[in-house]
Parts: sequence; C-alpha cells; structure tokens
Amino acid sequence: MSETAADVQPDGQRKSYDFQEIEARWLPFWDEDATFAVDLEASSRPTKYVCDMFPYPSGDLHMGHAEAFAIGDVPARYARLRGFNVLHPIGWDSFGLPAENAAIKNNAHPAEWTYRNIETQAASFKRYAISADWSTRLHTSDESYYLWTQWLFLKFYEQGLAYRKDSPVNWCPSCQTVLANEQVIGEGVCERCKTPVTKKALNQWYFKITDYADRLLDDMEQLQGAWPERVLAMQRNWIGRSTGASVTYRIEAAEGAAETSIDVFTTRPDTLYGVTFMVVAADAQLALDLVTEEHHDELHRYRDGLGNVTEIERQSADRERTGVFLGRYATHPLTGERLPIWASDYVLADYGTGAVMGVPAHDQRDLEFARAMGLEVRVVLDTGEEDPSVSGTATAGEGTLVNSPAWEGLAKTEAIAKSIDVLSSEGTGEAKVNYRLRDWLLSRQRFWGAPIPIIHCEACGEVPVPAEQLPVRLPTDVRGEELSPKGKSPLAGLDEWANVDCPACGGSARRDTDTMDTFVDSSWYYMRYLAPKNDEEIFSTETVNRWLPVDHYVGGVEHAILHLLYSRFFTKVLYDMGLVNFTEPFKSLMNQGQVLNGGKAMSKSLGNGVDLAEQLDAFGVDAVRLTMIFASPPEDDVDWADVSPSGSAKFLARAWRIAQEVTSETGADPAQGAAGLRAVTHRTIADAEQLLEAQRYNVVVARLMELVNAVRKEIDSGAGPADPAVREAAETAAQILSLVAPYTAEDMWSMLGREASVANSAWPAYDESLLVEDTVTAVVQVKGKLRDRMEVPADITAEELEAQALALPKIQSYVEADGGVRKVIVRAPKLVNVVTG
Ligand code: ANZ
Ligand code: ZN
Repeated sequence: MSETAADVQPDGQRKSYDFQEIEARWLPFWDEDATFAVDLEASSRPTKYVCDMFPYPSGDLHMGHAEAFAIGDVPARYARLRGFNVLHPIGWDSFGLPAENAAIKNNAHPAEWTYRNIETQAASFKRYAISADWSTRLHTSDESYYLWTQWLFLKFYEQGLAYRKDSPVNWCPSCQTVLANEQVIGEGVCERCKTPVTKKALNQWYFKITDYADRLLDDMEQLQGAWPERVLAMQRNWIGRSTGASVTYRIEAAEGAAETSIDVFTTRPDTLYGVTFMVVAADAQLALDLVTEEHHDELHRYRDGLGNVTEIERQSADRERTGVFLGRYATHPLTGERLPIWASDYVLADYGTGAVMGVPAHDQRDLEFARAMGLEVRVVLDTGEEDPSVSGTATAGEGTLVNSPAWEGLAKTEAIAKSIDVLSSEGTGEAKVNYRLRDWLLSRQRFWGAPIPIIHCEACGEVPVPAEQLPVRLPTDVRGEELSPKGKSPLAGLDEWANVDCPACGGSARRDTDTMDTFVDSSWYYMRYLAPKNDEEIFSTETVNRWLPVDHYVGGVEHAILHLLYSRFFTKVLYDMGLVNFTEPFKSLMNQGQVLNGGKAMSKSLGNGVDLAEQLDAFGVDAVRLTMIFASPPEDDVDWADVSPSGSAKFLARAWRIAQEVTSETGADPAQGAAGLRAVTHRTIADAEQLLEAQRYNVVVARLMELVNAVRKEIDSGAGPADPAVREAAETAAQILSLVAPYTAEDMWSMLGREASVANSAWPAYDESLLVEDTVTAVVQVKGKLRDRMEVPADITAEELEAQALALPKIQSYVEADGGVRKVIVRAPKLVNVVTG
C-alpha cells in the first residue's frame, strides 16, 4: 500500500481533518491487509478471546450496538497491541420470531428478511471498524450451524438430558407459542408482545437443567469478582436453592377415596407443631385426586376461575386469599391431630411438591389464608412480637420454640436440625434441598428455528434422526400464510416435510414438528467461532480448549439470567461429555450500560430515538465511538442528550494535527527531547495500562486528552515540532487512540511515517525512571500543634498516612512524653493530627 503511504506524508500540504476521507482510505486497507485475521491454530503466542454477545438481525445497527461494540473493541485492540493472538469474532443470532412475523406479513420466507438484515448490519459493522476477523463469522440459521445444534440436542437426548412431558405451559395467545417461565415478564405478560399469558396443556421438550442446579450455583465461585455482583445474585436467585425438609403426611380415607399420603416441602420444619391445616395447589392434579365427591363441583368452579391469573399475582401479599375445602384430612406426623386439607391458588403447582403445611403464625400467606377461612393460628416460636392472630403479621424471625413438646425451648436453627432428626428416625420426613429452577422448556411451535431431530413412530416411539441424516433442514419453499401458527407448529401443516419413514423399522412415521428455543442456538455459538466452517465435527476440542473460556464477554444486562445460565449449563454438559476441559464459559463479564436520550431509553413511542447512521454521517465513526467510550464508565448509561460528538470530533482533529506537524525522523532518540513532556507520556502509558485492566476506559480517554494538550503546548511554546519527545508523545497518542478511534489513529500513525497498521504495532513500554510521582507535603500535628512535615504520594491512603506519621522519630518522642496516642485524625493527604494523653 505504498501509494497510500505516499499520500499521507507529513508534508504540511494536507488539508484539515476530514473523517470521510480518512474512513475511505483505511477501511479498504484493513480489508485487503487482513489486519485482524486470527490464526486459530498458532500455538506460540498467548491467546485472548474477546467476545461480544452476538446481535439479533432486526434492521440496521442501533445506538445500543454502537456502544456495546465500541466497548468490546477496546480490550480486543489492547490485547492485540500487547502481542496476544486475539480472537474477536462476529456472528448473528439469526433464528427467531420477528423474521417469521415479517415473512407472514410480506408473503415471504423468513430467510429473506433475516439475511437481508444481516447484510445491512454487516456493512455497518465493517464501517464501524470493529477489529473482528470476518472469516470466523457465523449465523445460527445457517444449515452448517444448526446441524450442530441438532447434533447437540441428540447428545443431550442420549444422556437423558432432553425429554418430553405433558405439562401446563405458558401460552401466548398472540404469538401462538409456548413461552418458558423466564419469557413471561412483569405481571405475567409475553416478553415480546406484552399480551397476558395463559396456560395450556401440551406435550413439550425439556432440557434437564435441574440436574445441574448445584453445579450452576457452586461453580459461581470461579466467577466471583470477575462478573458483576448483581448478575451473580440474579443467577443465584433464579436457581433458588432452599434447604429444609420434606415431611410426609398420611391422608385419611374418605367416602370413595382410599387412604393415601402427600409430601410437602418446608424450609421451617421447626414450626411443625404450628401446622393447623394443609393446602394443595388448586390447579395441580393432586387437588383433583384428593377432593371428595361432595366438594368436586366447587373445586372445578374454582379452577375454572384461575385461568388468567399469573404466578406472581397468585403469591402477592395484597391479594385476597381464596380456596376450597377438599373434604379430606391429613394426620399430623407427631401429634396425630386431624388437619383439614384445602386447595388454593397461592400454592404453586410446580414448586416443591405442590402442597404445603399451613403454619399461619409464622408464614404470612398461611396467616392470611387462615384468617380468610377461619382456621386456627398457633404460635410455636416466641419472637417477642405481638400474637400474629392479633397483629395480622406472621412472625418469621428468630426466637425460642414454645408449644412444641419435642423441642421446647430450643432456638430456631437448633429446632430445625432436631426436627429433621426426629422426622428421619420416625420415617416421616428427611432433609431436603429444593430449587426454584425448573427444567428448560425448549420446544416452540414456530417455524424459524432448528427443527427438533426426532422422528415419532407408532411402533418404535421416539427415534433420533441418525447423525448422518443431519441437518433436518427447514423447508425453503413455504411463504406467508403457510407460516402462521394456528396453535401448532407450521411444520405440522407440511405433510410432505413431516411424513417420513422410521429410521428404525422403516414404517411410516412423522417428524417432530416443533423447533428449538433460540436460546439453544446462543448457548454454544462462542465455541463454534473456533470452527465455523468445520463440517466434520462440532469443533476441535484441542482448539477450543486452547482459546476458551472467553476472556472478556461483553453484552447487555438483559441477558443476566437466561442466556448466561443456559450457556453455563451447556458448558458443563460438554465438559461431562469430554468435549471441553473447562466448566465455565466466560471468565469475565462486562455489562455495558444503555444509551438513553433525555434520561429515557430510546423508543419509537417516545419518539426519542437517535439514528446511528445519521450520527455516523454527521460526525464520523471515530467521533461516535469516542463519545460512547468517553461519556461514562462502560457499565453506566450514556445519555446522548448530554454528550457532544462534535466535541469528540474536535478533539480528534486536534490529535490528528499533531501527527501532521511532527517533523523529527522516525527513530529519533526521545531521550534527547523535552524531559517534561517525556514524563507526561510515560506516566500516561503506565496509567493507561492500569486503567485498561480495570476497564476504566473513559478515564483512559481523559488521560489521552491531557497528553494531546501537553504535546500541543510543547509544539507551540516549548521544544517545537522537531523535538523527538514530541514524536514519542504523538506516536503514543496514536497508539492509545487506536483502541477507540481506529481511523484517526491509523491516519496519524501513517502521517508519522510508521507502517500500518497501528493496530498491530507494539504497545509502548514506559520507562520507570521517568515516572515522577505526584507528591504533596503533609503536615503532622500533635494536639493541633505543627510538629513535623513529610513528602507523600498525592494518592496515599489515610491508613498509610497515619502509619507513616506515627513512625516519624520526632512524633514518637512527643507521643511518648505525652503518655501515648489517644486518637489520630487524618485528612489525607495533607494533615495528620495526633491527639495524645
Ligand atoms: C411451612 C412454613 C412455615 C414455611 C413457616 C415457611 C415459613 P422457599 O424459601 O421459596 O423455598 N411452599 C412450599 N411449596 C410451596 C408451593 N408449591 N407454593 C407456595 N408455597 C410453597 O419457600 C419454601 C416455603 O414456601 C415452604 O416452607 C412452604 O412454606 C412454602 F413459618 O412450610 B413453609
Ligand atoms: Zn419405527
């Protein structure tokens, strides 16, 4: 690219900073130069894997993408400068409903919309100058990708980790599809269309993620400090491990119903003597099994009324408690007392055993139920608070056991242990761990997803599609209305596609017509980036083990629970299969903030959206990127109404002009140059390293601005443009700037006579001896009188200052004479007052 270099010789003839010209020059260069190509198999250099959560192809890139990808590019480019072999891939999460809805509307195939949007986004990403290697690009809706999604499904199936069951599932009447619990949000509405979700009984596929509940919790230890604490907390809550006991209650026989028993899960077996009734989930089969003839109709009426109430509402504190007596009685396992059994909606069918022992004195929901139904409230733990039947507030805190013959007088925790012992020895209960986590419902009655590779045969049952027949391809010739779901999968309407011969017996059989939740696709894409074109195997274990876990994972906090949990689950399963040698996929996680406008999230309805392409056209890529990074620490929101991309553009022009003005030769010895500027340059490099490690990218930019100011001053009123220290500072500025504003930095580098690309130059080493510390004079007083002074670093901590002051010989002698230190008042970093006596 010699003509490009000739173009930009620092001959002083070049006009002013023109971002369009600069973008037009370097974008094709990086492409032809393959500047960001990664050699996945090179084993000599240490690796760094920086991964951005891959985008969904909904239209063009937006401001949120611009922020997230600007942030992710900083560690990727920094690692490259530090000599790492860097993998920074890009791909698309390209299955999913919006494509399908668009296809129905436009009488098209979902692939058309999907791949058109991908191309639009890809062009924007290129212009945005992400340091990505495009050769590792993937799309989850490509056959070459979903073949392996299906292959994984079959591996899970082989291990009993994928299974089918009938169950009441969340159903969105508008999307006409099943939703996982986690896709039901807020007051029980569909995550996508906000329609209230209802229940429907369907036969569905599940992944047995509950088998991994303990490991998903315990392995979080590896992530402590490297993932945001709030994400870890959300994962923990989602898994929701509760320890307690399961207790078995015998149920008396009744007219037409034999004696039976039920188990309940309780976190408070210490309150066993306070049980005055039992409640089963009204919508559970158990309620139907227990109810007597006499109460049968009433139960059915009650159940019919439950339909649309969400789980959150059902459990909410200010909801009126309702229920139906089932006509049956349980026997208290210790006292033999008769306990009436009720059905109510505040007990959930799919938590614990779907039945609870009612302890109204110490559980608020039980108390409200008891008060509504006129049931007895019996205090068994004295907490010193008012009687719950009077106050209306159950007492849930610590206290001493009362009215409990077997463990009278014990503290709560002791009684919990004791009660479990007693129950176990009598065979009526045992210690039990319960989880909020449910198995992952993965089947969807929609078209645009990976078909579930199972064939149903009347003779053989479920038959896996043989591996060599994968992928089970989606039909390409359906369009528009044919794709609309009508309560079942569109694939079910395509007999030609669905009817096949059974791979086992050759008889006529039918394909499974559901497709997989797109979360399945995104649970393993970061592994496939290591082999996007491999059609022999899912990936090379050796290569994946060399590169993973991902060093920096960057993406939105909206994925704090599911995507991360599912990816962690997949990783553990692959680990158990011997396919990978690590148990957590993402070593560190950065959740970028949101881009707001005027304090609010950008949205169509508010009309406060900002169009990324317009911003790029107006200010240039670099100015937009710089603004995103400079505005705030990466995890904080950026309010576009408060920032100044034009200010960023001005700064870029200022930095660029410096490179233009430098006249010293490349390789001139900076040691011969201005010492003051050299100190600033080397301090900036040293600080930038620390700030980059700590992900304080906005502060790196601030420091860079100071450096640029210092060079400007040196050129204008100091040593001038021929000083080699000026060149050193300008080159350093270009290198640091390349992390954020790659076009301007590349142009500067080139004007400075250095060979492109700055992205592959070596990070400058700082000279320790040039790092003059910032110091201040601290005064040390004894009882308010000035007794000594000391020079200390400006950023010394209060503790360190106190220690140093007390160690001064003069101060020690005053202190001794005065009878020792009584207290020390420290105002770091300027004042220490030792009070003696
Ligand atoms: C008796 C008791 C006494 C309870 C007491 C609590 C306090 P976590 O912590 O969420 O696991 N429970 C059990 N299964 C339930 C279901 N299917 N629907 C609604 N509630 C259910 O909560 C466990 C507690 O929630 C259990 O302990 C049970 O009430 C209730 F002073 O049993 B407890
Ligand atoms: Zn068969």
